[in-house]
Amino acid sequence: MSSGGPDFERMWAELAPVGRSARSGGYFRQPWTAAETELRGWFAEQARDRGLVLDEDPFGNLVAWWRPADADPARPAVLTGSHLDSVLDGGAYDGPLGVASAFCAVDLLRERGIRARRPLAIAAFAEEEGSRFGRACLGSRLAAGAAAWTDVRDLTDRDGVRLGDLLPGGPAEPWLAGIGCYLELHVEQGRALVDHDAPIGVAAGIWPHGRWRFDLQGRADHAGTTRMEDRADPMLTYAMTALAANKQARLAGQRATFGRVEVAPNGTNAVPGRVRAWLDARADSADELAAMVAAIETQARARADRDGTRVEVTAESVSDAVAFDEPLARRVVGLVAGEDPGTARRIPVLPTQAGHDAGILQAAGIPSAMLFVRNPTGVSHAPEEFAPMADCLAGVEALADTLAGLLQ
Ligand code: HGY
Ligand code: MN
Ligand code: MN
Repeated sequence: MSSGGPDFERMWAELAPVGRSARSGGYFRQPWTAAETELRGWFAEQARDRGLVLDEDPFGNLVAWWRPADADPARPAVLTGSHLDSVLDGGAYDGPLGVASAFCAVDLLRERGIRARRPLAIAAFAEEEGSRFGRACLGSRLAAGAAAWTDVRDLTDRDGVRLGDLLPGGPAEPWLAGIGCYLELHVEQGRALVDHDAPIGVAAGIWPHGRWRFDLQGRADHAGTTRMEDRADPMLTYAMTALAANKQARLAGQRATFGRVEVAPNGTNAVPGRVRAWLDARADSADELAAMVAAIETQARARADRDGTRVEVTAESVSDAVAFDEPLARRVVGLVAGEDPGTARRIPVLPTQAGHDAGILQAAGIPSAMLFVRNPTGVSHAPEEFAPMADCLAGVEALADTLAGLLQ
C-alpha cells in the first residue's frame, strides 16, 4: 500500500459518511451502534491491509500489532491511536483523526525503510466520550485497570440497556501493563495553536474534570390549576443551578456546563415532578474544581429550600489532573521540531481542558504524550469541528517522525 497525502485523504473520505446525520452534518458514533460497528470493521480492514495482527478485548478496545522482523519482542511496545466513538452530534475529527493518522504513519515508516527495534501497536479505545454509559474513557480505564468491571457493568444507557447485558463476554482484563509508552494524536479542541500560528502542538497536561448528576425532586401537578405559590417545581431549582454554575465558573476563571437534562414527565401542560441534569466541570487545579462544584451544590440546595424541592448530587466519572511525562514530551517536541537549531520548528507545549485516553494511561504509570493538530475555529464536540487537510498531513508526518524515534 502506498501512503502519504493521497492515502490519508482517501481514508478520510471513507470515514466521512459513517454515522453522519444528514440533518446536522454531525456524527452519531455511539459505542456498539451500527455506525461504530462499521468503524470497527474499517479498523479491522486497515489492519488486515497492512498485515497487522488484530486483537480485541472483551470490552471492544481494538489493537493492531506491527511486529517487524528487526523488533525485539521482549521490549515494551510503543502504542499509538485514539478512539472512534463520538459525542452526540459531534465532529469528524475528535478521535478518528488519531486512528487514521496512526495507520498512515505506519505506512510512512515502512516507506522510509525505518527499522523498528520494538513492537508498535495502534489502538482504538472504546467509549472514550462516555456518551452512552456516562463514564469518560471507559475502555482505556478498564484496559489500564483504573476501573473495575464489577463497578461499571450495571451502568445503563439512555434506553435502559445495561452494559453487562450488552457485553456478556465478561470483564476486560487490564492489558496495558506491558506497554512502554503511548502517543495520541488529536485535533486541538481550542484555538491555542491558531494563536501560536503553529500547525502542531504537544500536550503538557490535562485539567482535572468530572461529571456530577443533579437529581432534583419536586411534585408533578397541573400547569393551569396549580397556584404558583402551591408548586414544588424542580425546573426552577434546575434553572437557578445552571445560572449558578455559569456564574461560579466565570468568577473563578474555570469551566462549568449543564449540557444534558432529563425532565419527567416532560409534558407541556404539567409542572415537572423530576429534573435530572448533568454538570460537567473542569478547573486548573483539584482544589479549584472541588470548591467550584461545592459552591454550585450549595446554591442548588439553597434554591431547593425556596422551591420545596430536594437535591441529590452524585459524582460520576471524575478525573484527576494529569501532567504528561516531561522527558517524553521533550523528546516528542525534539523529534517533531527537528534537532538542527537552524531549521527546527517551534512546537508549542499546551495544557488542555479536554479529557483523553492518554491521560488515563499516564495516570496508570505509562509514559504518555499527545500531539495536537490545529483547529482554525477551535470548535469541537459539534458538527463544525475541523482541521485543514494540510494540517492533518502535517500531523501524520509529525506522528511518523516521533514514532520513528521512539521505535529505536
Ligand atoms: O469530554 C472530553 O473532554 C473529551 O473530549 N473526551
Ligand atoms: Mn471528545
Ligand atoms: Mn477525543
